[in-house]
Amino acid sequence: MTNSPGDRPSPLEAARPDGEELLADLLQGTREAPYSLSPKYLYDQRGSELFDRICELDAYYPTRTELAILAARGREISAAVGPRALVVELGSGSSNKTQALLDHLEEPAAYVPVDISREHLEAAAARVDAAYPGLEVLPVAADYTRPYSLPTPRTEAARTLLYFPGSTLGNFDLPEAEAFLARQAALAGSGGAMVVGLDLQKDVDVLLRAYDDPEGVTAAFNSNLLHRLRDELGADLDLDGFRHRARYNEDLGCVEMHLESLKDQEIRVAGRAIPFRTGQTIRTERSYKYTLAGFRDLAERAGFRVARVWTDPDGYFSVQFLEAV
Ligand code: AVJ
Repeated sequence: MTNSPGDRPSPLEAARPDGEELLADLLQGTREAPYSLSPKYLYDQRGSELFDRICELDAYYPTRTELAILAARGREISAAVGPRALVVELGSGSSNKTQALLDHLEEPAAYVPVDISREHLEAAAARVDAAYPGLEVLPVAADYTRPYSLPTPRTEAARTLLYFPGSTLGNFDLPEAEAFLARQAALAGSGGAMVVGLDLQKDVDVLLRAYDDPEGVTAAFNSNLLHRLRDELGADLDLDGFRHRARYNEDLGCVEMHLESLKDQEIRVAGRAIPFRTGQTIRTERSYKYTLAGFRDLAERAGFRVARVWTDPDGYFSVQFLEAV
């Protein structure tokens, strides 16, 4: 992995699903309308590169806003976390987000990146090793959405701190987000804490611009899925017969990405035909936008207390400090 500026949405990218899983999920997700496919399939090599470019777009505010909050509030974050934390990053992270936290912490006990992709994990470990000589780095190869266990550092840790930046939690539907947080609270144990980055609700025009940028990078990112179907599954489809769509789902409070069919057509794959009417879509991602009160309630149901919340001046994004109760 390169030193990308982007968030690394690891449960998603990390799954590295093989063609069989992609085919099975595609057929399952298109058995009946509305069609959908997991966002994890957006992150093959080309998708990850496009995602890194998204993170640098003017229209895509989350990455730079989160980094600005981390930079401005580093000392407060450090004071909340305290010394000798065992820092567990969910996903191997991007170097600048990892550093935005580690630079400020007082004598962290060790750094534990958790990622299903060994390649990304090793790159992250090597990066942190080089940047923080003397800091013990203990990579864990695991899917952090499933049970995993934490290594014991040489130096005794004062607490476990889970670090989950990038609003990756926003890709989980709300019941999944709650169950996920509850498992992390249990894992972190007594005294456990989490620093989590979460995107917030805002003007719908701002949201839609972020997910349908004028440069068309997000459109290319989404349409890359069609290329994968063709190249990896040998699907017979018209790449120009679909367009990228970003929509705000008012009921759920999330932005959705879709691929919308421009005509009546079929995608033929593995001896099957997936029919589309003009305007019919396949949903490829949901990205939840929280309110502070809504997230506080969800965190509490999961066994966390929201102890501190930091936002940017526009209130676009939040970095939150949660303590396990
Ligand atoms: C990596 C899931 C946080 O939802 O904003 C960016 C992914 N999708 N543009 C997000 C994404 C379209 C991103 N997350």
